[in-house]
Amino acid sequence: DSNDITEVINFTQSNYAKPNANYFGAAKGMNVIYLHLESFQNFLIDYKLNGEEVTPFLNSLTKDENTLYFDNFFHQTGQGKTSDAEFMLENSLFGLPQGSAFITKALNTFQAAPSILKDYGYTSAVFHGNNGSFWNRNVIYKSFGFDNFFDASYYDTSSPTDMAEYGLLDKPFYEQSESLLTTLLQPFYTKFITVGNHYPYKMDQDLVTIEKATTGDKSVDDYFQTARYTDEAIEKVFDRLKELGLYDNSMIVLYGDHYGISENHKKAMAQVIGKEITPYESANLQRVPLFIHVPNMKGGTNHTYGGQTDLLPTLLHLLGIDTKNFIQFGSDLLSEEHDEIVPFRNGDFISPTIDSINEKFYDNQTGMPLSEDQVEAAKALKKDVDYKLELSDKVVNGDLLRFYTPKGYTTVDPSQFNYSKDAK
Ligand code: GP9
Ligand code: MN
Repeated sequence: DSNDITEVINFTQSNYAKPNANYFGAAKGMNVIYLHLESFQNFLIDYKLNGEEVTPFLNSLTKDENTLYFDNFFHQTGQGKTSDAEFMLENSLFGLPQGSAFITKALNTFQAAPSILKDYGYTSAVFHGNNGSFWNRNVIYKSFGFDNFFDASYYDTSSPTDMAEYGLLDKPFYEQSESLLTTLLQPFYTKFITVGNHYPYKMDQDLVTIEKATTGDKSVDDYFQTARYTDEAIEKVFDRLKELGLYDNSMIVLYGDHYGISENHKKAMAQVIGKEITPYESANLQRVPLFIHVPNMKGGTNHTYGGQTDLLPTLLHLLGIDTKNFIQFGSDLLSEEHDEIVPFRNGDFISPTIDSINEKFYDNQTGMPLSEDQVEAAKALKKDVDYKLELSDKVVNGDLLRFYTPKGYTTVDPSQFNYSKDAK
């Protein structure tokens, strides 16, 4: 009820990290293009399979002068998988401990990215070559305030060689998205969700350009071929954005949504990374890439620890929009005040110093169990993480944003949106 919202506001105000003057507004007024890296774990970056780079384009992006590459960025998803990643990215709220908030909380009141940016003149759209009802997207996107949702009904999905299990393969998907993207008024806020690199990573062998790995575990071995395909598709997108004249006035953000290889493949993964997959290693394998390209922004590899709930405040500050009055559970990765404790959905956490994994504490640098004298500090951090997750769940389960409208924010009327093609 409305008393709870007071507790939430107090917490998020204390959790707020003020903008970094060197980056605040670096992308002001620019288009935003989110490129979704499906099931893409960060260990693939700079990985060589039989001496060959798996993802040469993304590897080059880690060295691009106007790209920030975060190598300590973690997914924080639960059972909602992709939908949890989207939920966190659009709201800076955690997904739920069970199930998918996209399915069970779609009619909540949200103050999501597209609705915040609408107050700044942005048009918004999601592009995804799967049925719009998957993960209940075509319902919850209206609560988020997306103007457009271009689902499979907008694409030619008639050629079987263009299709993956969950929809259009990345290359035809991006090619066909172009004529839809160029219809949007600028500045636009857009997200492109791909499915090529999705479990079990089977790929038409006429389309592959790299050999499988040879661990003997099928999905692990095939993973490198679909990851390479993802990389090639992304490179083409960058080339086309340059040709379309959109590269120089757009912020491009690439993010991994969740792990690709689950804990059921420890033996094969040990061969892949050359280490035994202990609970500590497994938690550290939950890194997903985060790249933020902004024309003329000073790039580089940023070692800040963070997670998907931190992306919205980071993005808004780069756009020159202060987040102080929003209810957000993450904080700006670029702020000197950013909190580097990264909560996972199951209550574990990772940080530059202390990790808590399956109720055991570890030294993050060495992977060794914590010494007795550090355990007290670790317990305090664990309490903070549990409280942050508990409050986020209160907001989502209690639909608490009904009771708080940030100053200057225009609330969403979901009934105003119609995503069907014949409505255009
Ligand atoms: C489904 C696609 C894959 O539309 O986003 O979802 P996932 O299985 O990764 O949650
Ligand atoms: Mn996914």
